Amino acid sequence: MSGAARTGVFITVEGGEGAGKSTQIARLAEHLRRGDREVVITREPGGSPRAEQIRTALLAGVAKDHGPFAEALLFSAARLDHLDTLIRPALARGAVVLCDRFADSTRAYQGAAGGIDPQEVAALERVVVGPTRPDLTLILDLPPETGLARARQRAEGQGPDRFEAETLSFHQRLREAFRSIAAGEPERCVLIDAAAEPDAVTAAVRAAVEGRLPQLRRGGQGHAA
Ligand code: T5A
Repeated sequence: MSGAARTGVFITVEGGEGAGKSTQIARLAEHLRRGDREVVITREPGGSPRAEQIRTALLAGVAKDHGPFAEALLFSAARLDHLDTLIRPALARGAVVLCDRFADSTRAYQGAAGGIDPQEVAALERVVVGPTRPDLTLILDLPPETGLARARQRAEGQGPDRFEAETLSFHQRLREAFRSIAAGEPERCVLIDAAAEPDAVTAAVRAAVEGRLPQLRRGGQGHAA
């Protein structure tokens, strides 16, 4: 499907481990659902049955020994199916799609932190994502120590997954990568202080959405309140 067929709004939320993406997506969806637009929550890797199968393998570390490029290919395979079966049809129906991680995670995790050449990551992104680029990307920024502590607390005795188990310096490179994506594409991205209290983060998220996407403002032309 070409970008021209799209009437929906595509918002992605990015950041390091335990940044609060799921929490904030649920709150934003609740707010937007007071309007008359369909709101779809989804995530990567995953979001469609076939992509969820790939997620299970990736987070279990099945592809780790094959290296970051092989992992990027698997994230991309999951993304292809997710785009074809869920994201593009939802955007064509006019829905607001809220996606927990997307292509910026490949740039940050497999590219900047994993060491793949940025031109190779960009080439993959061109082929896989094509015209279906986010209208807005919220990058939740916080020190990795804080995010990892939150993720550990929530895990309640379960061990870390494939990426949570990486070194602190890996997570510091990730943070820098996300900050540099935000700085490099200010028309698409908004950097949000995610170390703040949840309500303060929610207020910043809402201000960013309403500032960048006036069609989603309360009372905005038949759209979400
Ligand atoms: N990945 C993904 C790649 O390497 N390449 C890719 O291309 C893609 C798409 C996905 C993994 O895959 C990697 C990145 C990831 O490592 P995942 O389980 O989906 O794995 O991991 P995350 O996306 O990191 O999800 P998390 O659930 O760990 O983090 P969230 O969603 O950012 O955080 P959330 O909302 O669940 O909150 C975590 C905890 O903190 C609390 C919450 O209540 C919860 O307990 N919390 C706060 N506490 C204090 N203050 C706040 N402001 C808080 N906000 C939330």
